[in-house]
Amino acid sequence: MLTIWGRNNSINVQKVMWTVGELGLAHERFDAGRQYGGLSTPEFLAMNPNGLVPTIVDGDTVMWESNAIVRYLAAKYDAGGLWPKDPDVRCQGDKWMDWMVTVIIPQLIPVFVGLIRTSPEERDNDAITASIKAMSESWEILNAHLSNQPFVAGDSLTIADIPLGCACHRYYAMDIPHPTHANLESWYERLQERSAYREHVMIELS
Ligand SMILES: N[C@@H](CCC(=O)N[C@@H](CS)C(=O)NCC(=O)O)C(=O)O
Repeated sequence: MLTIWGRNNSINVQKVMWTVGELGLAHERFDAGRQYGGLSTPEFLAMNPNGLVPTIVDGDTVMWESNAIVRYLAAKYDAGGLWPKDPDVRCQGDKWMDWMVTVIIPQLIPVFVGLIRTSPEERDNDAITASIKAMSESWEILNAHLSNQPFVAGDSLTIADIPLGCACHRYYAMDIPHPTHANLESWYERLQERSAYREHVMIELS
């Protein structure tokens, strides 16, 4: 049985749970992290010495790092589907997974933490405004990429859509200016047609 540790409002846990939902994998999820704690026990640290979620156990395989977990589950359970078999196709999506972590996340976190997890009196509004502007410019790069294909790596949903799809929901769910990105909005609507996305990603921000 696949076991996942992580609270459902973590963006990194959402990547894993959306993948699990798409693949219809039997699993058990334990709430862990933030208000649930549980990350500093010797048992947990033996699985993930970083003391972070998500962490999974699948048979003899113990894994952490959300994008790596998404890649692992897709390769193991959906080669040819979520996991493009052709390396020349897969690499095109892979780069967007890394782009989510290196470009979008550093811009999204100050906005998300500032607006959702910080009281109005304690907010750094200048930092939030600067990150919103930078993030909008970055989304335009993905918007342009999506001008001639429905999903990030081509004609169907793959691993490439998962991290960015989680970030995109947070972006549109926050009460901030959203300049028109027609292709990005269409892609976001396409993701919302998927029950696993609605169940695991489109939950109230907290
Ligand atoms: N690069 C890691 C980051 C993991 C991470 O930072 N997880 C956060 C939740 S999103 C965490 O465990 N925070 C501590 C907590 O929830 O108590 C990944 O992608 O899995």
